[in-house]
Amino acid sequence: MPSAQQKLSWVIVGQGAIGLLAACRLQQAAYPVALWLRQPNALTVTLETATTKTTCQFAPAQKPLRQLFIAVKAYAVAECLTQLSTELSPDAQLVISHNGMPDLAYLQSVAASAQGIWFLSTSHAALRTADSVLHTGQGQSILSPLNNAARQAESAIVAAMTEALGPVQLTADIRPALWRKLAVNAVINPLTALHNCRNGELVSAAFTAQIARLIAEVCQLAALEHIELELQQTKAHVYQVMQATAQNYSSMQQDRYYQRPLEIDAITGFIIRTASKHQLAVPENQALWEALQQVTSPQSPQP
Ligand code: KPL
Repeated sequence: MPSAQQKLSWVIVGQGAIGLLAACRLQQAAYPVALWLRQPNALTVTLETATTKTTCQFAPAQKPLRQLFIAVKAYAVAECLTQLSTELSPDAQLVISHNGMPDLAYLQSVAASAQGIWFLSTSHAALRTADSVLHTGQGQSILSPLNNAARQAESAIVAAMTEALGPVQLTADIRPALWRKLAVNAVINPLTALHNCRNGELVSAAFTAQIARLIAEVCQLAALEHIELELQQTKAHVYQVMQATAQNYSSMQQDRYYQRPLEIDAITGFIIRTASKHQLAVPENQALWEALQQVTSPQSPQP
């Protein structure tokens, strides 16, 4: 593995908002970046921030794939990793990122012994349009090596991920961060999808009681899983993300709007399944799950 100074080339898998945001920012930081594309055509994307507009061009990735940032939906991870398995170099490094609770044991099991596997949880917010990606909320990321081959490549991967979705906090145990993020996504994503609204609209008093109950259920469940998720701090964190991403449409709102499958199974579904394992009632999450099963794409246009 080259040193952090020799910029590694990266392949981005998944052309959603976070994948393309990472791709553009890595390219801006002079990393060679290619995309894993179904069609062998180059892709041009404009990255828009509050103050800048930059055009990025990406070529299709050449095999074997070495450093990969995989930002696909939670429900697509297993199929994606199966498809990629024959395309990877024996010493590949795979950084996986998605909303919802990952199956860390499964991720550890898919990598060959010299292949590094990582999980990255990010609070950056971005919105993908036809040919651009808007960086709508500045965030940060938590990054965790999930095996030895990852730990051996630590400095180079951390350096790249700092450019892509930094600032990055490296941790040996990502589970507390995943639960914090789960609390955020369990509130913002299903509610914005159900009500077809921007993240910031959830600060309205109309949602206060429901949000408090959703968060209380997640905190109670976390305690049963031996994760400390303090109620008031978690509430403050959820509201802070809502405000920091106020203008954003959440990924689930976008998925519902464009009639794509929702990532609800890895978020609310995970909460309901885990609660049932502990015989804990989570009626507010259950009701939200049921409400989302019943709705189809919103009739009204995106506000
Ligand atoms: O993770 C997000 C998402 O949309 O999936 C948040 C943080 C809620 C930003 O929109």
